[in-house]
Amino acid sequence: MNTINAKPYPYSLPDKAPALIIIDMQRDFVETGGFGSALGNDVTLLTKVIPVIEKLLRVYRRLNLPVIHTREAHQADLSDCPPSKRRRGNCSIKIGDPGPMGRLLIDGEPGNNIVPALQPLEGEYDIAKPGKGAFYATPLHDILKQQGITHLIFAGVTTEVCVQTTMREANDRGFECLLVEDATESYFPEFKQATLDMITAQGAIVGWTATSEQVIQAIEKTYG
Ligand code: C5J
Repeated sequence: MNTINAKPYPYSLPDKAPALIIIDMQRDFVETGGFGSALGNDVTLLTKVIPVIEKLLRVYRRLNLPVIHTREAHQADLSDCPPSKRRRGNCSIKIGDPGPMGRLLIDGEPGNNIVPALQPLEGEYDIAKPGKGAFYATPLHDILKQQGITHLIFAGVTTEVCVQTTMREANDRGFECLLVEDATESYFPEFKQATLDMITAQGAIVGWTATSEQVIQAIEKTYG
C-alpha cells in the first residue's frame, strides 16, 4: 500500500482515491472588501495558498479524482444565519449587508464566488454551507458515502476556523483526514501553526499533515 510521508506518521492511501476538499476559497475571505476584511483582517496573508491549491487541483483534474469545493454562504433572506452569528464581530458591516463585492457572505453575490484561479469545473461539487463546518446542514456526508470515499485531503481557509471545524466533523464521522500544510492559511500565522500541531498531536488525534509536494508525489504514484 502506498503512503504519504506525513506527520505524525505515514498516511496510508486506499484503493479509492481521497477526495480533495477545498474549503472556502471565496473572494469574501481572500479579497479586500469581503467578510474577512470587514472583520478587520489582513486578507493578503491568505493569497499565497492560491498557486499551491491550483497545483493540487491540476493533479486531481488530470487524474480525474474527486474534487469538492465549499463556500461559507447564507441564503438571501438570512433564514439560515443565526442572529448570534450575524451579531458577532461588532463591526460596522455584517453578514448580509451590502459591500463592494455585493452582500457579505450571501450565496450568489460576486464576493461569494470562488477566486477565479480555483473556479470549480463541471463535475466538481460546489457546496454552499451556512456554518463553519462543511458537514453541518449540507449534503457533504451523503455525497462522500454514495461515492465510497473514506479519505479526505484538505486545503483552503482559514486553518483554525472552517478548515479545522470541517476536519474535526469529518474525523468524528470516521474519515481519515490529511491537511496540506502549505495549501491552508490563517489571518493569524500562530493560529495556523497551533492548528497543525493540534491535528497531529496524540498520534493524529484529528488527522495528518503533509506538504503539497509530498501529497502530489504520492497521489501521482498511487492513482496516476
Ligand atoms: C471564517 C472560514 N474564518 N472560512 N470562515 O469565518 O474560515
